[in-house]
Amino acid sequence: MANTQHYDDSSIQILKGLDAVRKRPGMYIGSTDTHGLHHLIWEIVDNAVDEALNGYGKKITITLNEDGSCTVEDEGRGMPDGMHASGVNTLQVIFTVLHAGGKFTSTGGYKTAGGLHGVGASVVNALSEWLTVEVAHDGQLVRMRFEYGDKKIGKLEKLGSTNRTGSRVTFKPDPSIFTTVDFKYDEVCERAREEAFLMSGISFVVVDHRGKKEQKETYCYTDGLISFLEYLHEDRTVLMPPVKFSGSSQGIKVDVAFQYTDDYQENTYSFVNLVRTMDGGSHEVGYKSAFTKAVNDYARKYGLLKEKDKNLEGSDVREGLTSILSVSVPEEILEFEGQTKGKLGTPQAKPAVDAVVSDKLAFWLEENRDQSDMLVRKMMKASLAREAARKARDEARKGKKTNKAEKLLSGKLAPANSKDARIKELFLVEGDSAGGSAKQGRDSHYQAILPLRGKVLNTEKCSMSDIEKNLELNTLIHALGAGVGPDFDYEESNYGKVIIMTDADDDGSHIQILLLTFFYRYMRPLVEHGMVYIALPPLYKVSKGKNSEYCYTDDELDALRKKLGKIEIQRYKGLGEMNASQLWETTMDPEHRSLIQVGIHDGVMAERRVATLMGEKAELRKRWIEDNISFTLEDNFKVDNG
Ligand code: 0RA
Repeated sequence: MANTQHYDDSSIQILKGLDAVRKRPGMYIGSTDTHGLHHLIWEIVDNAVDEALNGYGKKITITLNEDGSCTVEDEGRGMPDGMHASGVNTLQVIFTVLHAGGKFTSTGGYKTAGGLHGVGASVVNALSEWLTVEVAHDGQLVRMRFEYGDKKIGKLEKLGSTNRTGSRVTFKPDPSIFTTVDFKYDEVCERAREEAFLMSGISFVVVDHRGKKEQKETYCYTDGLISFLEYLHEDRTVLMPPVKFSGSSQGIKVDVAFQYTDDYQENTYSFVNLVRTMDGGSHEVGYKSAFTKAVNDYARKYGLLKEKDKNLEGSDVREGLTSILSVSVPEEILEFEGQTKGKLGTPQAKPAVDAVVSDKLAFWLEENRDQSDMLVRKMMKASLAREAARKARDEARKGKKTNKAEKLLSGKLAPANSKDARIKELFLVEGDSAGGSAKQGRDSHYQAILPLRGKVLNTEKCSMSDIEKNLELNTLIHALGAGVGPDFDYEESNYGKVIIMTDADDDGSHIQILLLTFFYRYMRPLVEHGMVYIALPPLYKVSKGKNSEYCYTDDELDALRKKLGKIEIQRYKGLGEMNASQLWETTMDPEHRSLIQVGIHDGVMAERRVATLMGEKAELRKRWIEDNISFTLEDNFKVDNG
């Protein structure tokens, strides 16, 4: 009696488990859009990676099949397929019991679970139309098939004998759950490459069988972090060969690689147990403070910094520095923070990374005196430039505006009246005529207008001094009043929102891209803090009788056509076709407008894309465009409506 009761209880719980995933997929995979869809692949790959990191199998193959399914194959020991203590096959437990994924990892290795990752094979199964798992070991090949998770569980089939070992999982995402079930070859490749960078010696193969011609890419690096830097810096000017070091402290393993370029920006890409920590955390804090201290200690020891000199600040030390920081934290003390769980919380990580970096970097600096001295001199220059810029800004703020700023802005900028920067909005408007309408239509209490004349400079292809000579960009820099490049400080910005308002045509898109490139390279904190927006002017005005409505997309127009039948359509070719009140009503009034908030969704991707698409090397750009027929803003920048 008691036994039956127990059996019923647990089986009911099992059913409830996978239904919960289907009901609220977002809770398990983040979202049901293209990101969530690709997340399924990485859930399965994570398990294969664990097996490889434990020393079993060196190759992981991801195949996008013609029927829309995806296969992940490894050369490990093969998943356990014997009888589980609960009375069913272990494969069934792995794929139908929620959170069972982590429990069958053998001891010794660490799990890659972090944030949303590693929630397991059962989640992928729950969100798939069907899933099969094939296991080869001990001379046998067996298979099990599932439909809609646990809705139909097949028997363990014996397929015959084999002399290989490994696991192969094939799943077809359920189209009733995802907004798209179209895997992107390119995206899978980018992520596979990143995994390969972080796991030297393991190959990741990506195959696409869907097109006319098969596509295949293999990623395998003997010295992954160095290759990662070379990849990131393919189109940049480097000041030294890449450096890497590794060490361990308090059970935390630390791998670091860094390299300086002639840019002023700093880029830190950090990972915890192979998962990107987009928002940094305790490991990054430890890295940065140890780096700064090691450099200052070195500079003092060799008299590069004199007694009277102030210490170099972190931002001076990191000007032009790209770092990759990869740490392995034991599961028991792993803690993630923040809304997207992209920040490492584990307090022990700070002293651990600090200890490794302090020790190894000090050693490297001593061993490479020429390079170290060159770098310290560069940092001291950065420090002087920053001091000077700060002084100039302080004076400008205390006294009247500088002559230069006044001259630049007069007659162009229509300023807002409010003194409260947080509520103020700066509209960058394409063309003088639209600028005129915007000036008339705006709410001058908090909205300022800066018309842009002609094309904006492509800042990816020029130097800081070119920018200083460029009238258009200079006007923008002075209007914002927060500096530029290394001395940019978003907290000094005269405006809380910068809104790019262009025509909805190719020229308008080009101006957007050029401005975004400038903000990304020279005012990145503005983008990182979500202060840059793109205005969406309407594409059509639809009238029926006395009533009229605006449509912002073709889909909206189609919907209205269906709803209203015969309608009169006016297509807007440019902002200039709207009068002042129309422009206010449709595009500027916070009550009615829609804005795209620009953000950096993926730092590695954004860096590469900007360099590839806007940079000097036409060959890189050509290759990228050939490989990626459709380029949309949304692929590179996170887009939110707000
Ligand atoms: C634990 C024990 C054994 C194999 C695995 C885990 C294993 C898991 C995965 C996940 C993806 N590929 C995998 N390959 C192996 C050994 C099983 C045994 O010896 O019975």
